[in-house]
Amino acid sequence: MEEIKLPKDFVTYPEARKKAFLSLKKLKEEGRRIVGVFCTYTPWELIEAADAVAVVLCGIGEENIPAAEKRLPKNLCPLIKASYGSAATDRCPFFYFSDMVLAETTCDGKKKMYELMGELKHCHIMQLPPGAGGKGALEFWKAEVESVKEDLEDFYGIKITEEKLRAAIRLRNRERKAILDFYEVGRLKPTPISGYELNTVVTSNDYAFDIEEKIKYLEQRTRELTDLYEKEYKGKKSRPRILITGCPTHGVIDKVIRRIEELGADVVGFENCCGPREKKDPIDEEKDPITAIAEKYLRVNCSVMSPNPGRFKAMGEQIDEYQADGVIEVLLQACHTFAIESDAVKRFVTEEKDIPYLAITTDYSMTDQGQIDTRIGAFIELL
Ligand code: BJ8
Repeated sequence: MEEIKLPKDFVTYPEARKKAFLSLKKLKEEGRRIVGVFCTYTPWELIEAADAVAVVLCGIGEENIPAAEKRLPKNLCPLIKASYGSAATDRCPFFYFSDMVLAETTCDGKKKMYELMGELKHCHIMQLPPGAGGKGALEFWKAEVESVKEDLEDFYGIKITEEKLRAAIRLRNRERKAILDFYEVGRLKPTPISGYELNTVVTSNDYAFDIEEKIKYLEQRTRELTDLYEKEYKGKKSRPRILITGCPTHGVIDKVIRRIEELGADVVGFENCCGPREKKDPIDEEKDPITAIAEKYLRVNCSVMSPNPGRFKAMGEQIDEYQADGVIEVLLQACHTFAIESDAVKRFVTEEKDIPYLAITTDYSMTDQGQIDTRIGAFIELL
């Protein structure tokens, strides 16, 4: 096993979440509004404009899955079961501290799970159109964005002004830029940053509730890494470079991302919801805010959309920009939309981009670690 490069003060994802429990508790005691969220389609700007804090509720461990399986089928995506299980057992302080939940009808599993979650807490479910390009899709989605605004106003007894919305859009666009610049350190060859750090820092940042602080940290770390590249990495030989695609990887970060690097390759980029694709697409600051928010989030390239051509364009750009030697697609068990789309992804990667592709289907248990290591090891040999 090779050692992966991490900064001395590196904080793992579970440790970052643990720290965040305490800061969220403090915010709650100070009377701050807290809204639980799950997905990249969530219009965070509305939450920000309601002077509320958004907290990610996606489950990452297997410990709460047996409780979830009392009401949900066993053959369901682990992310959905872990999210419901930790809420239903009251073991998730993020859910506990949330005043309400803002969620979307993305995949079938999630949208039906939210019906059960709604028995525990007020859940506002945004109806997502099945395809971004469908006739009337934007008008429909814009009305859904309007309804979130109205619900937040009614729930908290507040008024979300245009001025607040515009300020939230500007702030979140600055945050997007800081995250994107940080991610793009992975484009340097050889990369001075571990993909394990990239994935950990960006997902952990969902739990850093002071956005200005978060931007400051990301800008500073990006500068440090760029300097490090100039001093220590430039001109040296690169290890094989991997682009990750597929389902979100925050629940399998140690099991897959870390292992790829320990087995001899660098994870340089993420074409998934833990990656920069949404960050490359800021919200138009000139337009009417509700229209601009609706347009932006409808452009998210998730496999729940049919058809989903934007994902292939983004993937092609990332393969080139990050100089990827191979693509590994992470599929969470029973995620039908990504699993079905993986056939087209494989053809795109191997035929159009002419580089190797590997699909890994897994869940949150550790039982398949040996098998995953063997497959990753053999894949890296090919590169
Ligand atoms: S925009 S990727 S965060 S939906 S992995 S729960 S799709 S069965 S997480 Fe996702 Fe939003 Fe899309 Fe991103 Fe369902 Fe698949 Fe599970 Fe998934």
